[in-house]
Amino acid sequence: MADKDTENEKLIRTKEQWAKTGRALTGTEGDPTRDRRPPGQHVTDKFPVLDLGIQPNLSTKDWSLSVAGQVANPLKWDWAAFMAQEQATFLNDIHCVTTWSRYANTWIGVPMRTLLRAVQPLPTAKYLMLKSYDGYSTNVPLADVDRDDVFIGHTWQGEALSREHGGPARVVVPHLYFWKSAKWLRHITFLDRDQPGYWEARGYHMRGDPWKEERYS
Ligand SMILES: Nc1nc2c(c(=O)[nH]1)N[C@H]1C(S)=C(S)[C@@H](COP(=O)(O)O)O[C@H]1N2
Ligand SMILES: [Mo]
Repeated sequence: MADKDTENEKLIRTKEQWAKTGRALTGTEGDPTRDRRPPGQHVTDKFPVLDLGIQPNLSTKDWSLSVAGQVANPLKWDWAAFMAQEQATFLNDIHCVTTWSRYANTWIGVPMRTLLRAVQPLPTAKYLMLKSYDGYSTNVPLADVDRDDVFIGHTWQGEALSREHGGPARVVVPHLYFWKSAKWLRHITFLDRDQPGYWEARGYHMRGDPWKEERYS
Protein backbone atom coordinates (compact mmCIF):
# COMPACT_ATOMS: atom_id res chain seq x y z
CA MET A 1 0.00 0.00 0.00
CA ALA A 2 2.76 2.45 0.96
CA ASP A 3 4.61 1.51 -2.23
CA LYS A 4 1.47 2.07 -4.25
CA ASP A 5 0.98 5.51 -2.69
CA THR A 6 4.53 6.53 -3.53
CA GLU A 7 4.03 5.22 -7.05
CA ASN A 8 0.89 7.34 -7.50
CA GLU A 9 2.53 10.45 -6.07
CA LYS A 10 5.41 9.94 -8.49
CA LEU A 11 2.98 9.70 -11.40
CA ILE A 12 1.15 12.85 -10.33
CA ARG A 13 4.48 14.73 -10.03
CA THR A 14 5.51 13.48 -13.46
CA LYS A 15 2.31 14.80 -15.02
CA GLU A 16 2.76 18.15 -13.25
CA GLN A 17 6.28 18.26 -14.73
CA TRP A 18 4.88 17.62 -18.23
CA ALA A 19 2.62 20.65 -17.82
CA LYS A 20 5.64 22.78 -16.86
CA THR A 21 7.83 21.61 -19.75
CA GLY A 22 5.05 21.38 -22.33
CA ARG A 23 5.63 17.70 -23.09
CA ALA A 24 4.23 16.35 -26.39
CA LEU A 25 3.41 19.79 -27.81
CA THR A 26 3.96 19.80 -31.58
CA GLY A 27 2.93 23.44 -32.06
CA THR A 28 0.53 22.54 -34.87
CA GLU A 29 -3.22 22.67 -35.15
CA GLY A 30 -5.30 19.76 -36.45
CA ASP A 31 -8.45 19.80 -38.55
CA PRO A 32 -11.13 17.40 -37.28
CA THR A 33 -13.07 17.69 -40.57
CA ARG A 34 -10.05 16.29 -42.44
CA ASP A 35 -8.02 14.23 -39.95
CA ARG A 36 -8.91 11.57 -37.43
CA ARG A 37 -5.77 11.85 -35.30
CA PRO A 38 -5.13 15.12 -33.41
CA PRO A 39 -1.55 16.52 -33.40
CA GLY A 40 0.95 14.71 -31.16
CA GLN A 41 -1.31 11.66 -30.63
CA HIS A 42 -0.62 7.99 -31.45
CA VAL A 43 -3.29 5.32 -31.84
CA THR A 44 -3.52 2.29 -29.54
CA ASP A 45 -5.91 -0.69 -29.41
CA LYS A 46 -5.46 -0.93 -25.65
CA PHE A 47 -7.62 0.92 -23.17
CA PRO A 48 -5.10 2.28 -20.64
CA VAL A 49 -6.30 3.02 -17.10
CA LEU A 50 -5.44 6.47 -15.74
CA ASP A 51 -6.51 7.86 -12.40
CA LEU A 52 -5.16 8.97 -9.03
CA GLY A 53 -4.78 5.37 -7.88
CA ILE A 54 -8.00 5.29 -5.89
CA GLN A 55 -10.62 3.19 -7.66
CA PRO A 56 -13.86 3.39 -5.67
CA ASN A 57 -15.65 0.05 -5.43
CA LEU A 58 -19.23 1.18 -5.96
CA SER A 59 -22.17 -1.07 -6.53
CA THR A 60 -25.10 0.46 -8.38
CA LYS A 61 -26.87 0.34 -4.98
CA ASP A 62 -24.28 2.75 -3.49
CA TRP A 63 -24.23 5.04 -6.50
CA SER A 64 -26.12 8.29 -6.92
CA LEU A 65 -25.64 11.48 -8.90
CA SER A 66 -26.60 14.87 -7.50
CA VAL A 67 -26.75 18.10 -9.48
CA ALA A 68 -26.77 21.56 -7.88
CA GLY A 69 -25.58 25.14 -8.29
CA GLN A 70 -26.94 27.48 -10.95
CA VAL A 71 -29.91 25.34 -12.01
CA ALA A 72 -33.68 25.77 -11.64
CA ASN A 73 -34.20 22.12 -10.62
CA PRO A 74 -31.43 20.58 -8.52
CA LEU A 75 -31.80 16.80 -8.55
CA LYS A 76 -30.49 13.52 -7.27
CA TRP A 77 -30.70 10.34 -9.31
CA ASP A 78 -30.17 6.95 -7.73
CA TRP A 79 -29.31 4.11 -10.11
CA ALA A 80 -32.96 3.29 -10.92
CA ALA A 81 -33.77 6.93 -11.68
CA PHE A 82 -30.63 7.26 -13.82
CA MET A 83 -31.45 4.12 -15.82
CA ALA A 84 -35.06 5.31 -16.28
CA GLN A 85 -33.75 8.31 -18.28
CA GLU A 86 -33.45 8.35 -22.05
CA GLN A 87 -30.72 5.92 -23.17
CA ALA A 88 -28.65 6.29 -26.33
CA THR A 89 -25.75 4.61 -28.11
CA PHE A 90 -22.58 6.56 -28.87
CA LEU A 91 -19.55 5.86 -31.06
CA ASN A 92 -16.43 7.93 -30.46
CA ASP A 93 -12.64 8.26 -30.41
CA ILE A 94 -10.80 8.91 -27.15
CA HIS A 95 -7.82 11.29 -26.99
CA CYS A 96 -5.74 11.30 -23.79
CA VAL A 97 -3.34 14.15 -23.03
CA THR A 98 -0.62 11.54 -22.34
CA THR A 99 -0.73 11.08 -26.18
CA TRP A 100 -2.69 7.86 -26.69
CA SER A 101 -5.86 7.80 -28.75
CA ARG A 102 -8.29 4.91 -28.92
CA TYR A 103 -10.64 4.83 -31.89
CA ALA A 104 -14.21 3.55 -32.27
CA ASN A 105 -15.49 3.08 -28.73
CA THR A 106 -19.14 2.07 -28.45
CA TRP A 107 -21.02 3.23 -25.40
CA ILE A 108 -24.53 3.31 -23.96
CA GLY A 109 -25.52 6.09 -21.61
CA VAL A 110 -27.77 9.01 -20.79
CA PRO A 111 -27.28 12.00 -23.11
CA MET A 112 -26.00 15.06 -21.23
CA ARG A 113 -28.74 17.08 -22.95
CA THR A 114 -31.30 14.88 -21.15
CA LEU A 115 -29.74 15.92 -17.84
CA LEU A 116 -29.64 19.58 -18.95
CA ARG A 117 -33.37 19.46 -19.76
CA ALA A 118 -34.08 17.97 -16.33
CA VAL A 119 -32.08 20.51 -14.29
CA GLN A 120 -32.72 23.64 -16.41
CA PRO A 121 -29.46 25.61 -16.10
CA LEU A 122 -30.02 29.26 -15.15
CA PRO A 123 -28.95 31.94 -17.66
CA THR A 124 -26.00 32.67 -15.35
CA ALA A 125 -24.68 29.07 -15.61
CA LYS A 126 -21.59 28.94 -17.84
CA TYR A 127 -19.38 26.16 -16.44
CA LEU A 128 -19.70 22.75 -14.84
CA MET A 129 -17.58 21.21 -12.13
CA LEU A 130 -17.71 17.40 -12.31
CA LYS A 131 -16.94 15.69 -8.99
CA SER A 132 -16.18 12.03 -8.48
CA TYR A 133 -16.20 9.39 -5.76
CA ASP A 134 -12.39 9.28 -5.67
CA GLY A 135 -12.13 13.00 -4.85
CA TYR A 136 -11.25 13.91 -8.46
CA SER A 137 -12.79 16.95 -10.09
CA THR A 138 -12.64 18.57 -13.51
CA ASN A 139 -14.19 21.71 -14.99
CA VAL A 140 -15.84 22.01 -18.38
CA PRO A 141 -17.69 24.85 -20.13
CA LEU A 142 -21.47 24.37 -20.37
CA ALA A 143 -21.21 24.91 -24.14
CA ASP A 144 -18.93 21.84 -24.34
CA VAL A 145 -21.48 19.52 -22.71
CA ASP A 146 -24.56 21.00 -24.41
CA ARG A 147 -23.88 18.77 -27.43
CA ASP A 148 -25.39 15.56 -28.82
CA ASP A 149 -22.16 13.58 -28.39
CA VAL A 150 -21.66 14.14 -24.63
CA PHE A 151 -23.14 11.63 -22.18
CA ILE A 152 -22.97 9.80 -18.87
CA GLY A 153 -21.97 6.30 -19.87
CA HIS A 154 -22.57 2.99 -18.08
CA THR A 155 -21.81 0.48 -20.86
CA TRP A 156 -18.64 0.21 -22.97
CA GLN A 157 -18.31 -2.23 -25.88
CA GLY A 158 -21.45 -4.07 -24.77
CA GLU A 159 -20.30 -4.67 -21.18
CA ALA A 160 -21.12 -2.84 -17.96
CA LEU A 161 -18.41 -0.18 -17.56
CA SER A 162 -15.71 -1.75 -15.41
CA ARG A 163 -14.62 -0.37 -12.06
CA GLU A 164 -11.20 0.76 -13.33
CA HIS A 165 -12.75 2.73 -16.19
CA GLY A 166 -15.16 4.56 -13.89
CA GLY A 167 -18.12 2.22 -13.42
CA PRO A 168 -20.93 2.28 -12.58
CA ALA A 169 -21.07 5.56 -14.55
CA ARG A 170 -18.71 8.17 -15.95
CA VAL A 171 -18.95 11.30 -18.04
CA VAL A 172 -17.64 11.14 -21.61
CA VAL A 173 -16.79 14.39 -23.45
CA PRO A 174 -15.21 12.93 -26.58
CA HIS A 175 -14.16 16.18 -28.29
CA LEU A 176 -11.96 17.20 -25.33
CA TYR A 177 -8.92 15.43 -23.83
CA PHE A 178 -10.01 12.46 -21.77
CA TRP A 179 -9.10 13.96 -18.39
CA LYS A 180 -12.35 15.98 -18.73
CA SER A 181 -14.30 12.69 -18.77
CA ALA A 182 -14.82 12.15 -15.04
CA LYS A 183 -14.94 8.52 -13.90
CA TRP A 184 -17.11 7.42 -10.90
CA LEU A 185 -19.32 10.48 -11.36
CA ARG A 186 -20.90 11.65 -8.11
CA HIS A 187 -21.88 15.28 -8.40
CA ILE A 188 -22.20 18.12 -10.92
CA THR A 189 -22.17 21.78 -9.88
CA PHE A 190 -23.21 24.48 -12.34
CA LEU A 191 -21.17 27.66 -11.93
CA ASP A 192 -21.22 31.19 -13.28
CA ARG A 193 -17.40 31.36 -13.21
CA ASP A 194 -14.73 28.92 -14.34
CA GLN A 195 -12.87 27.13 -11.54
CA PRO A 196 -9.94 24.73 -11.96
CA GLY A 197 -10.43 21.05 -11.17
CA TYR A 198 -7.75 18.58 -10.03
CA TRP A 199 -5.45 18.64 -13.10
CA GLU A 200 -6.36 22.18 -14.13
CA ALA A 201 -4.98 23.37 -10.76
CA ARG A 202 -1.77 21.49 -11.66
CA GLY A 203 -1.05 23.17 -14.98
CA TYR A 204 -3.54 21.52 -17.34
CA HIS A 205 -5.71 23.52 -19.69
CA MET A 206 -9.08 24.91 -18.57
CA ARG A 207 -10.76 23.63 -21.80
CA GLY A 208 -8.56 20.91 -23.35
CA ASP A 209 -9.33 20.79 -27.09
CA PRO A 210 -7.03 18.11 -28.59
CA TRP A 211 -7.22 19.64 -32.09
CA LYS A 212 -5.73 22.88 -30.75
CA GLU A 213 -3.34 20.99 -28.44
CA GLU A 214 -4.81 22.65 -25.39
CA ARG A 215 -2.80 20.33 -23.17
CA TYR A 216 -1.49 22.83 -20.63
CA SER A 217 -2.38 26.30 -19.45
N1 LIG B 1 -12.77 10.25 -11.13
C1 LIG B 1 -11.71 10.33 -11.94
N2 LIG B 1 -11.93 10.54 -13.25
C2 LIG B 1 -10.89 10.60 -14.10
C3 LIG B 1 -9.56 10.51 -13.65
C4 LIG B 1 -9.35 10.31 -12.25
O1 LIG B 1 -8.23 10.22 -11.75
N3 LIG B 1 -10.46 10.21 -11.44
N4 LIG B 1 -8.51 10.59 -14.55
C5 LIG B 1 -8.80 11.26 -15.82
C6 LIG B 1 -7.76 11.02 -16.79
S1 LIG B 1 -6.31 11.88 -16.59
C7 LIG B 1 -7.95 10.23 -17.89
S2 LIG B 1 -6.83 10.15 -19.13
C8 LIG B 1 -9.15 9.38 -18.01
C9 LIG B 1 -8.74 7.94 -18.10
O2 LIG B 1 -9.85 7.11 -18.23
P1 LIG B 1 -9.60 5.56 -18.36
O3 LIG B 1 -8.86 5.11 -17.12
O4 LIG B 1 -10.95 4.94 -18.49
O5 LIG B 1 -8.75 5.36 -19.59
O6 LIG B 1 -10.03 9.52 -16.91
C10 LIG B 1 -10.15 10.83 -16.41
N5 LIG B 1 -11.16 10.81 -15.42
MO1 LIG C 1 -5.20 11.68 -18.74
